[in-house]
Amino acid sequence: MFDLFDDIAKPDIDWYPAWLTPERATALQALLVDEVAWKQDSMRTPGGMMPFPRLTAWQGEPDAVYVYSGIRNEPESWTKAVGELKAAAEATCGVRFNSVLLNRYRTGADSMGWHSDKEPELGREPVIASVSLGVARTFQLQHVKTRVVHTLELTHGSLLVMRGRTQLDWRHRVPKAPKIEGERINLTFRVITPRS
Ligand SMILES: O=C(O)CCC(=O)C(=O)O
Ligand SMILES: [Mn+2]
Repeated sequence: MFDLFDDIAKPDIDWYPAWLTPERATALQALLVDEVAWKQDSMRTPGGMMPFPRLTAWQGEPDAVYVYSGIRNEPESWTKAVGELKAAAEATCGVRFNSVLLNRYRTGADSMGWHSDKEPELGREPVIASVSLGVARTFQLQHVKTRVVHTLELTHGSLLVMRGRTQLDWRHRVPKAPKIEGERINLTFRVITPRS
């Protein structure tokens, strides 16, 4: 039968809702709060420097330097819990990651605006493995041309893999969620080719 919706684009993603057991996810979340060197970066805006609405950290191989939003991120070395998650993500995705961006959303007032992960060091069609810990987080993908939006709930211990044309055809965000008081942590494992 002719399906009107056949040609509506779908993002190239894999979704593993119960990737970690809840117990392991809770233990790893507590370790990450303690072991990661969380920092409060700022971004340049027309109104001056503004703090990011979240804490961040960047870990990876020594040469995995990543420039985004005008910030040059020198990697910290892998910490223990991050190293465990990296090995598990590599086993699931069949990809060797050399870096990870960590985001810590302290409450629902923290967020991340619409963007695509399109920096040159990621290459054209990157595989990005996104691990979620803590209170479920709304994650939206919007097609850049049709403006179609898909909304996912990224639950405690889940893995979302973005691949193929996802960063070219879609942007994504974590909107503010004023009712949420609990903390959420996100790790996006990446393969970076450093700028020369
Ligand atoms: O927290 C999330 O799920 C989004 C993270 C993200 O898009 C990023 O780190 O680039
Ligand atoms: Mn992103």
